[in-house]
Amino acid sequence: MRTQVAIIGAGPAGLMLGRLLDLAGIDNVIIERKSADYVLGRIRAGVLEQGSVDLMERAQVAGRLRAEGLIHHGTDLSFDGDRLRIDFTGLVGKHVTVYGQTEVTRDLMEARQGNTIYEAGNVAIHDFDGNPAVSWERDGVTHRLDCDYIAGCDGYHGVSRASVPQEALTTFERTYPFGWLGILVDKPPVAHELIYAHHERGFALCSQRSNTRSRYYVQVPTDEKVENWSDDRFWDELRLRLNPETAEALQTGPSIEKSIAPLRSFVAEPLRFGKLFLAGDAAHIVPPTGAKGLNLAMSDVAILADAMIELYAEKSAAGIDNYSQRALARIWKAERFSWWMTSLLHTFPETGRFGRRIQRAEFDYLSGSHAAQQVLAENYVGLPA
Ligand code: FAS
Ligand code: PHB
Repeated sequence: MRTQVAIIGAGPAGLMLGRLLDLAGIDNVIIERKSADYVLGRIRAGVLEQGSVDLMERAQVAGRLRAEGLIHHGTDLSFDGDRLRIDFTGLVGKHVTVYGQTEVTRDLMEARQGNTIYEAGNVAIHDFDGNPAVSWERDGVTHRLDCDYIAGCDGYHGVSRASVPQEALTTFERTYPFGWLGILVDKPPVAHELIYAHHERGFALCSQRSNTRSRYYVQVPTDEKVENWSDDRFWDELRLRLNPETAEALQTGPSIEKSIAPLRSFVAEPLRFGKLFLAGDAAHIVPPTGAKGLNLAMSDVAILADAMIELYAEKSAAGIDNYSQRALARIWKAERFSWWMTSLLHTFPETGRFGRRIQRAEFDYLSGSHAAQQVLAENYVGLPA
């Protein structure tokens, strides 16, 4: 078998890249190790920057997004019960859209024209400096796909970055001493916008997927186990971290999903190795506090797709030669914002009383400074690509 671009991973990055290449008439094959149902079953991001919404429109998959996406003109921060609304539209003239990653993935899967190989075992990358190829096993048969280029869209634990010789890669990492315990529930959201809450017991987030489905998170220690958390224990803890009127308004019910995600900041440099390109979580990870993970994957793919279209249509390698530098410039700004939001809103016992006072001073400064609120707003809604 042969194709022009082999894409590893059928998450949002791989599926969006495949869709943009399909529309440009560039032959591509996606190789995914899990089943489509498994990929759709992962509950992850919930907030889209306008750039990601625009990309869904460009990909001609935005019909449901337009109908079901919830426009949010701001968000609430809560610090030990004090509330501050960040008015995105008033501060920077832009908004975000609440639309789950699961729905983004479903829309892209349904529109997929190219070949997608699901449940591909032992995926391996070959000769990405010369004549690249991808191999995999399925139903007891080993398959090989020769290609011009490989796009590694296979996430943090994927094979793409792992296939790069260590000496060719520089990584930057910060792990956090906590994770997020998340719950999905078919109950109306507690508020019409998101609430990011700092409390001495830990961070909490009130988010949503629709007017009838909500998503909540509480900060938990890294060694916490989801089986230690009954729904009742989760709701009790969440109420303790919210201000009284919000806690009172909370509508609880049986969880339809409950999981713990570790938090880390991570970047791999560069993002190109010969004919192999890294995009999305294969290249970087952000703590979800800034709602950047999915959106960064989308902006990587927009840059990479344009570079590949330029290469095949205009025989110009300028775009692919510049991909890594251009994507990393935006990635690092999102890493900074995600780290800053995480540092402001979570409890870090190791920083002691001084650390908590600095967090309180940061919140008080934000509360009193239009300029500081504009900085938060322009980062949250998404910096220009
Ligand atoms: P993905 O990880 O989504 O997709 C990679 C795909 O590659 C997967 O389908 C995987 O099965 C496949 N794959 C892996 N190894 C392979 C191999 N060897 N061969 C073939 N295929 C392989 N972001 C937010 O903005 N907000 C959030 O609340 C949020 N919560 C998250 C919770 C968790 C538990 C995780 C892990 C991430 C979360 N993120 C969140 C970030 C998340 O949304 C990612 O940014 C987003 O999924 C990135 O998309 P991809 O780069 O496509 O990677
Ligand atoms: C979510 O709804 O899953 C969500 C929203 C905002 C975040 C993180 C997660 O910052």
